[in-house]
This record gives sequence, C-alpha cells and structure tokens, in this order.
Amino acid sequence: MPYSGKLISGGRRNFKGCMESISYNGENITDLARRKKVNTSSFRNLTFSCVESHTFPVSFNATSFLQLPGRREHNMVSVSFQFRTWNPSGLLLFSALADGMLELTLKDGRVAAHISLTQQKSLGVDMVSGSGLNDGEWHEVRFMAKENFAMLTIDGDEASAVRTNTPVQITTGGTYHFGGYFLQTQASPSQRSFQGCMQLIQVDDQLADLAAVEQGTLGAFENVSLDTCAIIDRCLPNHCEHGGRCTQTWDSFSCYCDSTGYSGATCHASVYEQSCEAYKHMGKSSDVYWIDPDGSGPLGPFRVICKMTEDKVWTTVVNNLPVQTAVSGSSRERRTVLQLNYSATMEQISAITDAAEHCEQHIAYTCRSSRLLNTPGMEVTSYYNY
Ligand SMILES: [Ca+2]
Repeated sequence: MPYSGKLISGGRRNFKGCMESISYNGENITDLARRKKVNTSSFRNLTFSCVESHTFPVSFNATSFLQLPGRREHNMVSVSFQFRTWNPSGLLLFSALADGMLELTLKDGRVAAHISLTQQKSLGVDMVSGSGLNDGEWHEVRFMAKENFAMLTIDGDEASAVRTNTPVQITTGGTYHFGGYFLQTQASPSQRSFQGCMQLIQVDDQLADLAAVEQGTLGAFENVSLDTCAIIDRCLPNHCEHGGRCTQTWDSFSCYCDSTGYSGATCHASVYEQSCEAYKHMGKSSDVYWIDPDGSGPLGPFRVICKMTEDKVWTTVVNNLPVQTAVSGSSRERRTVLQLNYSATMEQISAITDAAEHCEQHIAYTCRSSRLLNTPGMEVTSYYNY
C-alpha cells in the first residue's frame, strides 16, 4: 500500500504467516506483486507460495504420555517442541540417559532443564528460562546438550537463551517421554504429568512423525489425543463479574476480585454495605465509608461520609471545591463558572437520593452586593444556603 512516513510497528512483532488475495482499491495487489506489475522495491522477505506445515498437535490430560525414539548411545541431546498450557507446572520431557536422566519441566510458568548423572554427581546441568509461559499461548522450547555445553532457548529468543559450560559426558538412552512419565526407575522426574498440548516435536533435529505414532508404527502413547489440541479456554467469555481478573488451569478457572469491591467465586457479592443506615445498624459511628447502593448490581461502590445522629442518618457526597473559593473580576461579559465535581457519578448519587426520605444540597454563596446566577434583579447582601 502506498505509505509515506515512518513505519511504526508499535513494539509488536511482525506477522509471520500467509495472506492471500489482498485487494486494495479493487485491485488484487497480491497478483500484481507476483507478476511484478507494481513497484516491488519495498518488498522484503516475501515469497509467493504458502508452505502449510501440518503442526499435528497432541493433547495431554495428566494421565498421558507420548514416547518417541531417538538416537542411542550418542553424546548429544537435541530436542525442541511447542507447548501450550494454563497450568504453571508440569513435566514436559523425561529421558533416561545411559548414566542418569534428563528432564525438562515447567515450574511456576518457567522452563527448567535438569540433567543429573549418577556417576558424576557434581557435574549436572540446571538451567531455567522464560516466564509466564502458562498463558495459554504456544511457546517453543529448544534444548541442546553435548560434551561441555548446554543451551535452553524459549520462543527462539536469543535473549532467553541460557548456556552453561559445564563439562557433561552424556550418553543418550534413546527414549524420550513427553508430557508424562509413570514408569518406576531409579531416577524419576520431579513431576509426573503435564496438562496441555504439544506440537512440532523434534528429537535429534528430526520432526517426529506423529502420523506414524497414531498408526502404531512409531513410539508409543497413552491417553493422548492426537492431531487435536483439546485445551479449553475457560476465561473466554470471562465469568468474573465487576472487572474481576480471570485465570485458569486445565480444568477450572478462578477470579481475582482484589480492589473490585466484590468478593466470592465470581466477584458477585459486594464487600460493602448498601447504605449508611446499614453501617449504623452494625453499630458503626460517623465516619467515611464505602457504600454500594445496588449491592451485587452493576453500580460500583463509592465513598461517602456517614453521619449517624440519634434519629437520622445523613449520607453526604462531597464535591471537589475547596471550602471557600474566591471569585473576583466577574462581569456581564466574563462570567465566572464554577464546576462542581462530586465523588460519585449521577447514577450513584441518584441511587442514594431515590432511597432517601429527604435530600438537600448546600452551596453557600457569601459574596456581598453581587448578583447570583442569572437573576438580574436579585441583589445578594449576605449569603444564601441551597
Ligand atoms: Ca454494585
């Protein structure tokens, strides 16, 4: 598209994928660009074909595992895969080495890689990368270890890459368990299962042929759903009321109601009383209180001054004007207009006044020998109370 000016990406990453039949002013510019009928000097890294990779997702439900073969008795481990989950922790990968074990786990939303070797206890590998990876989005994990070098990378981001230069003599066992490990062995993983999905699994730099796994000719699996990601978005739609923040795991959601003024499983119940009268009935004395006149209804809570007297309860909503505001130099042409902003919206104030027996508004006008409002004949000599 013709565009002059500085390109601003807004800090977002560029789009990665395919588009077709982009039309602008009725012209199919995709087609024009392919036939080089438009100025192509501003194109960068475009190809006119869409390589559709079949990602073949696998779903794990906490009783599942997927076992894939790799090279045996090799001195290098190289695995990568993508996962998505809502759970902060889980076992991503476990592999028994000829002399120890390798595990990749999700722990508090971060990926941890751990290698322990039974013969050389002091020379293990422990590294952690990423954060907040249990956000329900796809994330890519790459792990590589050989001789004296190990590297963990999240989402292909160089900045996330953690390296160690520990000398590690690895001898691969040739079997990789993804998403769960339930066998009894000498070295067991710190976690046993994972709830979520994985896709594009590579072992020893080879994309695992999950269609072959499905047909039973490669690896093994239990309780997985193949070629589908069966994760359920429980926060869409958001069942938390009054702006409560929704978070979810594989099988449940919870609402954070802090500072919404509501509580309960879905932030439904108001934590404040509906009126100053209610506070008086509770034996409270005159003070500043939050009230929520419609309870769990949509009207938000707000602060008022409750004045408890012997026979009456006054609810006062204050405005933002100082106690006294000096006005000078007003004339017929240049009038002084003071805006009163109350600490509550009109709907909130109406909720109080509708329920009140009696209502009054005070504005004290203490200007001598001047006209108040648009009342030409009115001369004010002392002050008025409204
Ligand atoms: Ca309310």
